[in-house]
Amino acid sequence: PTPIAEGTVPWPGDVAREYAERGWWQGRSLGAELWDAADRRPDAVAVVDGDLRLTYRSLVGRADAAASRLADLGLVRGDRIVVQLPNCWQFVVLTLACLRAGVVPVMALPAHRRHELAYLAEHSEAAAIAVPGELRGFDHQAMARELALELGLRHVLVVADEVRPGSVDLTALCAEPDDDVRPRWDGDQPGSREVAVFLLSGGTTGLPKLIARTHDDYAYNARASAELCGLDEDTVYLTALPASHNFPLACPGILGTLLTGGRVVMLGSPEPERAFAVVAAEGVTVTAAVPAVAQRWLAHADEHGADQLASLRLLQVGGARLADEVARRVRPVLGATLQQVFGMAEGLLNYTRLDDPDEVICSTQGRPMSPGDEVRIVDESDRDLPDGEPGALLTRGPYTPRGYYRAAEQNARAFTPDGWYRSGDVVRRRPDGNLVVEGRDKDMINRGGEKISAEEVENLVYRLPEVAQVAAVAMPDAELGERVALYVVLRPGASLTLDDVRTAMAAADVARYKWPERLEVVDELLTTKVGKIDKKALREDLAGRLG
Ligand code: J2J
Repeated sequence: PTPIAEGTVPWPGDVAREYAERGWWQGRSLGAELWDAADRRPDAVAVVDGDLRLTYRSLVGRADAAASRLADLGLVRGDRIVVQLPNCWQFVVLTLACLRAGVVPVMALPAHRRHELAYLAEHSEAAAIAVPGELRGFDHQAMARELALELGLRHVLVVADEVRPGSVDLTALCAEPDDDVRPRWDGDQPGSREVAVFLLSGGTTGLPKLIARTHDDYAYNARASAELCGLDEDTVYLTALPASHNFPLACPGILGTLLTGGRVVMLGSPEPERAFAVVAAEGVTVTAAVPAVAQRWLAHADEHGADQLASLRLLQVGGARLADEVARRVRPVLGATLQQVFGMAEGLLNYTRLDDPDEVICSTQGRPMSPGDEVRIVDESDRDLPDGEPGALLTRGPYTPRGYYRAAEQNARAFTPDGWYRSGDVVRRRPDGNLVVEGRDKDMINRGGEKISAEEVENLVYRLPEVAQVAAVAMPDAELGERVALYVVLRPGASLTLDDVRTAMAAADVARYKWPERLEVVDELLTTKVGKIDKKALREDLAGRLG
């Protein structure tokens, strides 16, 4: 496989030096920082998953043993593993083992299917894949085995009661050290400028992009987030969103909590009934949600009360725009402080601060986390706009890499020549420095925080022989914010239903959240003056049709 460094875009040398001098980059691997934190309180509980409780001693002991066992499988520093696991303790142990040994996890989502995973495995030249056995009625183990055969992945690691012959039992790989393994990982350790994890971009292009986050920058991301959110040894963080997403992973999430000596509780789903019970049982103090989940929690509390949430101090909400009216209900109904988070896997994190006035917390998406974050708000010609005027957000900073992994062509569009990332979000800066997200100029559909590239959906629909022209647009939705709607022009004599489209998506093994949920067959697609499909006009047309 190609060494990772070849596909990454590092920060310029003088900039990197400044980030190090200012102490944002500490020149140590995430593993080294995490193991220090663990050594400070070995007997404290670090991870809870159902009845299982792992102390810090046990957690890093298992992660060290897992690093050795990965090495025994031939997986070493620089190798990549596609990680598709639900929220479970094995996810934490495997991730720590990877960070320790410099094996790089590619953070896939449980909802992904062959279509996504094959691409991720190929693009990252992965050596292995980690999956659950079965999840929500889907046989991940079988899918992974097929992928492995097809793509030449060397290992399939599985969390399941029944691990089939030929696969590796990931639960056993994450077990306490035994006589066969060295008690502490003494193999190769990654350098701080090396890649720690691959995150997935929200996606505006046909194929998802990989974001190579380095140890230096991702450790800072987690450490500074933890400080801003006031985490400490008494923090109990509930991981209810998919753990492989940047928000619950490191903002401050799992990594920020473990760096601080707090406790992480892994939960498979954010459904309020179960989540409320777990908050009460474990004394959860902090958690992260997308707006759709926050709304479900509010509705549940309206009906059943929020007594179970008595320990909850902080509810972070981000991933999609939270309506001001919903924001205002959080403290009175749930009894927790709200923190709005406007973040991105590409880097920049904006947070409202815990001691901000209610007005700021409820009507803005916060301000950059770091004094090293640079933010510009510009017009179509990249000219800076005065505060108060909405424009496109550009950013650079100590935890925002300068390009996607192996994506020279996209990088030319998504980054300016001097390294600013074009987030595609349209924002306004208030005089107090807080940002308000007004919309976006990127062709993405945000379905309850799950990002869908319109282009990717369109490419899939173009495979249908019935289709002459297609446009995927965001359909407003009370529950999820947006869903995918299609406008289609058919070939002469052809017919097509929404069911046909969804069947084709299923046949192509595409993750379900990307499947279109409405179909408009039209004679022609509205276009702009220069002949491009006019998505804005289509969205307005759709709003009209929806009444
Ligand atoms: C409006 N849009 C938002 C918000 C993200 C923390 C929180 C979220 C993400 C995330 C993340 C938004 N209001 N509060 O990584 O660490 C939209 C923007 C943004 C895109 C990034 C984190 N919070 N968004 O959502 O990489 O359009 O990261 O550019 O998945 O989500 O998506 P993603």
